[in-house]
Amino acid sequence: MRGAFIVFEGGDRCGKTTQCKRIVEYLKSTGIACEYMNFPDRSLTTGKIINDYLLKKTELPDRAVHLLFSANRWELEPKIRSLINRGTSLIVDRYSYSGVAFTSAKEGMDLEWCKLAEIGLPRPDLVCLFKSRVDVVSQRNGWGEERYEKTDFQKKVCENFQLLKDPSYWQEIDAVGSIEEVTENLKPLILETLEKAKSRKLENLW
Ligand code: NYM
Repeated sequence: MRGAFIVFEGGDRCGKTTQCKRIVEYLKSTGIACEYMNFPDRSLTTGKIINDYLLKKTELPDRAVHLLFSANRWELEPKIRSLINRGTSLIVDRYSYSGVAFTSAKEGMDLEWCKLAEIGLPRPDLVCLFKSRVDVVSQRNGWGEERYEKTDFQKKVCENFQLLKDPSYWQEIDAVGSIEEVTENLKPLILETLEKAKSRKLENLW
């Protein structure tokens, strides 16, 4: 029986990394085989270039950096498929939806063009979209250090997530409660997805 492929998405600093890790810990504590994965994976070949770009150490054309983010996912595509097929569930911090939502928030970038490089990647069983208020997250420590951490840009990113939302496998998560409350609300949804995934084929994007 295959594992489930679950993705957490949202704007910057909305708390999804904390929740991903807490869910992985919880699942492991109940004996469920699962792994945490995050994109961009800055340890990979493409990830190092992406890291320098995000830290504003280098400049790159928008389309080139978009394709690097996508290549970063393709670097891990064989691993994703093999883990899932062997029965390990993946809890993934950002995926193709961030790729499209962030690049298409840039001036002159078309959402449909942004989707092209993602065609054929495995489609998650569930996307948890974290709702957050930009005026709240922009107060968090370190805001503005990385590229994209600007209020207007983040608002555009959130609008783009709404355009990508597919109610057949997306759920919006209210991320304003305490860390513990958000985790408790997520648990039943995650367990239900793990169960359903067992008898469903892994689909591809889009
Ligand atoms: N980001 C992330 C993109 O622009 N495209 C992508 O494909 C992905 C996966 O990178 N601001 C952006 C979103 C974030 C930044 O992500 C780094 P994180 O989760 O803060 O490390």
